[in-house]
Amino acid sequence: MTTPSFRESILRHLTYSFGKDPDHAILEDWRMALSLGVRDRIVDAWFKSTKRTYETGAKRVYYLSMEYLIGRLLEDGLVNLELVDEAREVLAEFGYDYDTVLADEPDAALGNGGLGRLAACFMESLSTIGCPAHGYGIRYEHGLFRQSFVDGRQIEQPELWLGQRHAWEFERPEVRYRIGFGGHVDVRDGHYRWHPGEEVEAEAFDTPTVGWKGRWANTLRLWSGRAIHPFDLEAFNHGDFTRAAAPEALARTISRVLYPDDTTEQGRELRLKQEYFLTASALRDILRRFSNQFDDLRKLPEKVAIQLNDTHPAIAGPELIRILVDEKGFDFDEAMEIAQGCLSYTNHTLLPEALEAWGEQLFGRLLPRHIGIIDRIDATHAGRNPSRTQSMRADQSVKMGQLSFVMAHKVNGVSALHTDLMKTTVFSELHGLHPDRIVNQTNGVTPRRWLLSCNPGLAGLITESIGEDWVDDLEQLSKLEPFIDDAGWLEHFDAVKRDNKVWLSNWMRDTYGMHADPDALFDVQIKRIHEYKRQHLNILETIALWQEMRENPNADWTPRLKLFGGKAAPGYFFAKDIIRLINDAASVINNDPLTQGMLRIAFLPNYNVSLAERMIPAADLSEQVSTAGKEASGTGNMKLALNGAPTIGTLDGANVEIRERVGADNFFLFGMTAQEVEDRRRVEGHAGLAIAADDRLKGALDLIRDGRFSPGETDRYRGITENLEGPDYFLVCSDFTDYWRAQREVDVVFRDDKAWDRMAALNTARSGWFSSDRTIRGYMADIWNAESLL
Ligand code: GPQ
Repeated sequence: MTTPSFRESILRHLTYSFGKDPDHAILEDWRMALSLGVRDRIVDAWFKSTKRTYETGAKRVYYLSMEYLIGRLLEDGLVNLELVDEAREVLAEFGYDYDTVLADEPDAALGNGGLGRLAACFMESLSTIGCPAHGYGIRYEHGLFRQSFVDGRQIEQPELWLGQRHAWEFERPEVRYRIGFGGHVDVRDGHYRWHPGEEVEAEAFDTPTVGWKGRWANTLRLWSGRAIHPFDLEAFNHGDFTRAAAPEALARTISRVLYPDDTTEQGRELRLKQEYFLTASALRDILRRFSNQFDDLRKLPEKVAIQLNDTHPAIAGPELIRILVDEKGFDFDEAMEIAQGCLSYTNHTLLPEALEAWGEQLFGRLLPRHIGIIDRIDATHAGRNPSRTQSMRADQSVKMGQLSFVMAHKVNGVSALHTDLMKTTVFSELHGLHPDRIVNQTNGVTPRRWLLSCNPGLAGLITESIGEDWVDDLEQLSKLEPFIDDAGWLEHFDAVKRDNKVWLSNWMRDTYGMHADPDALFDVQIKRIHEYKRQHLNILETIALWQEMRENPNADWTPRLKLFGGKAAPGYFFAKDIIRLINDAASVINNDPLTQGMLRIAFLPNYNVSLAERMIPAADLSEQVSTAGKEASGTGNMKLALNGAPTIGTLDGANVEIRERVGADNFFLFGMTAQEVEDRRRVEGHAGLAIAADDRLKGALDLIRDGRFSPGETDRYRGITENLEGPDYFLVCSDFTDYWRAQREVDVVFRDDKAWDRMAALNTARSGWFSSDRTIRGYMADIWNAESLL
C-alpha cells in the first residue's frame, strides 16, 4: 500500500467519507475531510507506538483525571505532523481560508481550568517524549458551560461540543465494563463480596494523541455511561413510554455534564458516582491489559504507574485493593503494598474548600465495600505509625486527601513553593511520618500548542534565529539571548508582537465590536474568576488610575487596555459580582471622553482554550496577582512569559520560579510574601488600615460604593465593598499600594520601547524550563520509573 499524498487523502475523505464533491462540500465537510486526512496519519503513528509498547513489555503510565481541557485538535495535529502548509494550499485551491476552517471545530472543554489544561498538556508531552501512556477520563456530553454577558452579568448556557461532527474519536463498543453502586456486602469465612444494587455500563471512546513530528501517539480513553438494559420492554408494552426509556436516561446522566466548580468541592452524590465510574472503569481496563501481557499481579508496580490527578480518582486505592483481595484472593497487606507501588498523587491546591471530604453516610451507601476497606487502610497505616494523629476518617467523613497520601508512594506538588507549603500545612503530620513521599514537579506547558501553533510569527523568528530544535527541547530558547542585543533582531521581535496585537484588535472589532488600540499596553488577566486570584485588585487599580487620569489628563500617561477573560462557577456569587463590576466599570470608563485615548477595559466573553490562543500572543503584560500562598502553580503565567509578556505578580506558585529564571529585573514584583500574608491576617482591622493609608484605594472604593458604576443602584456592589473594607481575607487592600507602585513602574518601562522589548524578549529566551516535556521527564524519573521508547 502506498501512502496517498495529503491532498489526495483529503479529497478522498470528502468523497467517500462524506459523500460530497468539492463543488457541493460545505465548510464543515472540508473541516472534517481535512481532519480525517490528518487522523489517518496519526493512526499510523498510533499503531506503531502500540506495537512497540507490547513488544518491549515496557512499563505503562496511566493518568487518571476527571478533566481534560483539550481545545481544538485539528491544528494540533497539523502542526505536530508538519502539514500546515500543505493544508493551507489544498484549502486555498478550493477557495477556503485555513483559519476559517480551523475555527469551525468545536472546542472540547472537558475541564474547568488549570488542572484540566495541565492534563491536556501532559498528554501531548507524553506522546512527544514517547512514554507509553493512556489518559483516562469521562466523555462528558456537555463540557464547561458557554459564557455570555447580559447587562454585564454572566449568563451560562449549556455547551454542546458533540453537537457538531467531531473527527477525533473512535467508539469502542467492545470495550465495556459494568460499574456498580450501592447494594450490600456479604461476609463469608472472612471473605467479602460486594453485591451492587445498581449497575451502569461504561463504554470506551478513544482519541489518539500525537506528539511532535508524529514520532509517537498515545491514547486518551474517555468513558461514556450507558444502560445495561437500555429499554424496559415490559413498561413499553404497558404503554408507559417514559418508564420504558428511563434506564437509558438514568445511566447516561453519569457522563452527562462536567461539574463547573474550579477548586471548590460540592460534595454531590452524582459527582462521587462520576469519580467512581471513571476510576473503576480505568482500573478494570488497566488490569485487563496487564493480564493480556503478564501473569503475576505482584508485578503490577513494575509494569503499571497510575497517576491520580488530584483526589478526584482517589477511590483507585480502595478499588484496587478490593479487586486484589475480594476477586484475586490476595491478603490485605500485600494488596495494599501492590496498590501503593502503582499509585501516586498530585495535589493541586491547599485551599480548604477544595479538599474533598465525603460524608460517610453518602459514601457508605454508594460504596459500601470501599468504606470498609478505607477503615482497614486507616487502621493498617495507624498500626504502622502508632504515634500518628492524621486519620482519613474523622468528623463522620472520608478525607480523600489523606487517603490519597497514604495510598501513594509519591505525592507531588505543582510548584516549589506549593510543595513546601504542603509539607508545612495540610500534610505536615503525614509528611513527618513519610518524609520521602512528597516531591516537587513544577508544572509546564506544551510549546507546540502554546508557542509554535498559537504564535507562528514568534515561532518563525525563533526558528530563523536558532533552528527548530527548540520545539522539543525548549531550553534551547536561551540561545536567543545574544540576539537580544542586536537592534534589528529586537525590532523584528517587536514587529511580531505588534502584528499579534493588530490581529487581536481586528478580531475583537469584528467579533464583538470592541475597540482596541494596538499602541496601548495590552494588560492581560485570563483565568477562572476567583477571590484568591484577585481580579478585583486589578479592577480597583484600573478605577484608581482612571481617577488619576481625569485629575491630570495632560500628563504623559501610558495608554492601557485592560483585557480580562474568565468564567465564574455558576454558584459563586461573589465571583459573578466581580465580573459584573468589571463590565460595569468598562461601560463607564470606556465612554469617558476625557480618558478614552488612555484607558480602556475589555472583558472578552467565553474564555476558553481557543480564546487563550488568540490573547496570549498579543499580551504585553501578564497579571499574576494572587494572594501569596494561594495559587498552587499557575500555568497561564508560563504561557504568557513564553510569548514575551513580562509578569506583574506576587511571590506565589510558579511565579517564584518564573522570576528566578527570567531575572528579577524582568519581572514586576509586588505584594506580601506567603509568610507576610499569614502575619498580616492577624493584624486587627488590616483592611481599614490599608484604606486609611492610601487615598487612591479609598477613592476607588468610594466610587464603587457610591454607585458610580451602577447608576440608580448604589448597593449593587455592597457585597464587594463590605468584604474589602471588612474581613478582606485575600488582602486586596493590604496589597493595593504596592501593586499601584509596580504598575507605575510598568508604565515607565513600557514607554521606553527598547527597554520593554528587551525585557519581553528575555522572558521568551528564559522560559524554556517551563515546558511540560521537562515536567513529564521529572514524573518519569522521580515518580513513575518509566522510560521513553523513542
Ligand atoms: N487547579 Cl484543586 C484547578 O484548576 N482546579 C482545581 O480543582 C484545583 C486546582 C489548578 C490550580 O489552581 C493552579 O494553580 C494550577 O496551576 C493548576 O491546577 C494545575 O496544577
